Amino acid sequence: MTLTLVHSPNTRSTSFLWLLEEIGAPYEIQRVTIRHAGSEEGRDPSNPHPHGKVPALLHDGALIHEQAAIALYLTDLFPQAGLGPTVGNPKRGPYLTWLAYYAGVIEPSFVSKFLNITPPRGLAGWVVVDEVVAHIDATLKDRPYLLGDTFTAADLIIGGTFNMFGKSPIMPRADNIAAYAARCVDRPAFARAQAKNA
Ligand SMILES: N[C@@H](CCC(=O)N[C@@H](CS)C(=O)NCC(=O)O)C(=O)O
Repeated sequence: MTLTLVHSPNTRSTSFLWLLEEIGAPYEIQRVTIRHAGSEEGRDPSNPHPHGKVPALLHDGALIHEQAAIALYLTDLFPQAGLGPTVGNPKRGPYLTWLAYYAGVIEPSFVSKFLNITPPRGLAGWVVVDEVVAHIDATLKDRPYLLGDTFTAADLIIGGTFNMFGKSPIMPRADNIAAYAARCVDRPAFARAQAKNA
């Protein structure tokens, strides 16, 4: 079995170095260049992602892209890593919900706020950052991780995002999120991923 992560430093693919380090299975890294805001550079022809983005994962020739899909794919492929409840576990539904919520609500809400776009009330598929943060903050009131006592790939993605953007001026005040983000990244696999991030 060959697993290859298509990666560019200090991007969303860095979280997937972290996930692969958590899992502990052998993997390869294909480093690519990506387009950056305001620059004229084109797509890297070696990148198999249909939009030239990262992350992408190649598994024995199959291409998987989109962060939520890659997280689910890897945690299902390596259930022994204990990073995502499998089918039949009562926490499977909440797990899928948090992954889909990340892709469909958290990211669009953060990006639209960053771009200074207010989604028309009731029309967008997501809600404003204040509502997103209030929901996550309330979830974490009585538990260390989104699903309870156990760290999952949903925490890796969501906690990792707050670790990066938690201090941004667009972030509303929250009681539980800073400690949560610090807890998520305080793991040896996170440190190993940073060392490979170049
Ligand atoms: N929807 C994608 C977003 C991936 C994405 O936008 N990645 C950025 C890096 S953080 C990228 O590759 N940007 C280059 C480009 O858009 O061409 C996912 O969830 O994987």
